[in-house]
Amino acid sequence: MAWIATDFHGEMAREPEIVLYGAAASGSVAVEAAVTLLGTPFQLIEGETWSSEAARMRVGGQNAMRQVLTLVLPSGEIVTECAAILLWLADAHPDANLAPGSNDPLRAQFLRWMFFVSSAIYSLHWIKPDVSRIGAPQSARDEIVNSVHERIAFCWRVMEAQLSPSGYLLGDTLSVLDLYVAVISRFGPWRERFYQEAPNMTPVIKRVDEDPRLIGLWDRRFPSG
Ligand SMILES: N[C@@H](CCC(=O)N[C@@H](CS)C(=O)NCC(=O)O)C(=O)O
Repeated sequence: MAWIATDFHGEMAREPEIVLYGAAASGSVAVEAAVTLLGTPFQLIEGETWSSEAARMRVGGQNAMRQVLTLVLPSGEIVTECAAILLWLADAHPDANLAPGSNDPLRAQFLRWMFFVSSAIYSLHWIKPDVSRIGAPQSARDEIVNSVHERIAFCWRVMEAQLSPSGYLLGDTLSVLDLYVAVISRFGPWRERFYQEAPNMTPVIKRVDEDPRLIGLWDRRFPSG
């Protein structure tokens, strides 16, 4: 995909505050959702890293992992890792209430599940575009991708068994954890499997999908659902 530089309304950004290297149907959409809720302007540099060497090279100038998402602050400082960026944004805007604060009794579980989604689930997707990354032959690709998806389904079951969602995953208030799960659950093994494995989390995630502030973003950035 050719890259474009736009703000989140799809127009050329004049004086971007922050630059986000991202892609439709990628983890960057969780951060795009957070900055949409915060009303923070940003410039998006689009590039599908998992299918395009050009996109990997472009982001590689900022992030040696050659992955989206990658944030460049106006100072030039680079921030990577979806969970870290979501946490940092939430903590930088406490009035928006997008994360339990450091003294909130929910903070420990919030951090626990943010890191769980990052390390136990999201990181596994790195294997899929090229299974030789873990030393496997291309002939084993389908089997490996299937195993990765089974492991992710197991992880959703673990999370499901230990959370008691009410309006949102951690109670009555939407947090960046809800945004993160709403995005990562769209990746393989995809939403239908997530709904099977996580029936209590499902209504929360559907609520996030239907949030009127975010519906346009989800439609634009996950055009295939
Ligand atoms: N640890 C990173 C993972 C980022 C990641 O896996 N990005 C994917 C897209 S969703 C990517 O750029 N993959 C391309 C590749 O690994 O070659 C994070 O949490 O932000």
